[in-house]
Amino acid sequence: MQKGEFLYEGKAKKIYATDQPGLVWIEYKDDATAFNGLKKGTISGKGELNNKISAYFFQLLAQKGIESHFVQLVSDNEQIVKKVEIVPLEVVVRNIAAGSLAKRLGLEEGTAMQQPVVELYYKNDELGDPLINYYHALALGLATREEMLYMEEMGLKINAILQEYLRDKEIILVDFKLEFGRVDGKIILADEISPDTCRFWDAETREKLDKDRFRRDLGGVEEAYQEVYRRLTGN
Ligand code: U5P
Repeated sequence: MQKGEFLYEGKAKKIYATDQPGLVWIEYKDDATAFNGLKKGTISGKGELNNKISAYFFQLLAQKGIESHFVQLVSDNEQIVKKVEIVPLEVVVRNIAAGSLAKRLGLEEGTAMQQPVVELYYKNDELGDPLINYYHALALGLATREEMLYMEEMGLKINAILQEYLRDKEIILVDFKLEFGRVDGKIILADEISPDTCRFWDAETREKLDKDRFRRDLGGVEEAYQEVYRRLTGN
């Protein structure tokens, strides 16, 4: 497959066309941003690690019957994915209170939820991705009720699969963010699943193995991402 013209640059990835209709070429960058782009930096090796970790999770989910945009890895920091129309909603699933949920509800970080929490955020950089509900999403025409129900159901299913899988790797899945895309009249999982988009804690020490190390200046960011990759793959 050939890498085609440059199409779009996001905060963590660049997208190029390919010579195959319906497929795009994604390059994962080392650039890191947090707090809606207010904090910027680079994490050496991040592009490569997130590319491989995302591919690993998408392949795991495919084995469990969850369809995603992932097609194949093409280099250490690049993968081919199906071209989709991204639904402008972020679906967040949480098992343990952390980040914005801990703040919003006045919970101590680390408080276990009595059941998983699913939230929808409006993907809008200018607004800082606000938390919204079905009424807002329907009023703005962001997605249909059926699409939202489906994405939430997929979020919970993915949560159950990843939680069980990561438990064996001594990793607690605290929370994560998913994005979905429309293609051929259906909705499939898109974007990435990586330490940039999930909170992973070491099961024994509760040490953070994710982007919170960058957000909170804890150091050892690359090492944490590497540790997640090592536990998943043994490499
Ligand atoms: N998250 C993202 N991108 C965002 C906002 C949040 O991937 O733009 C992820 C975080 O990494 C965390 C979860 O795993 O969603 C909840 O984040 P927060 O709402 O607690 O900040």
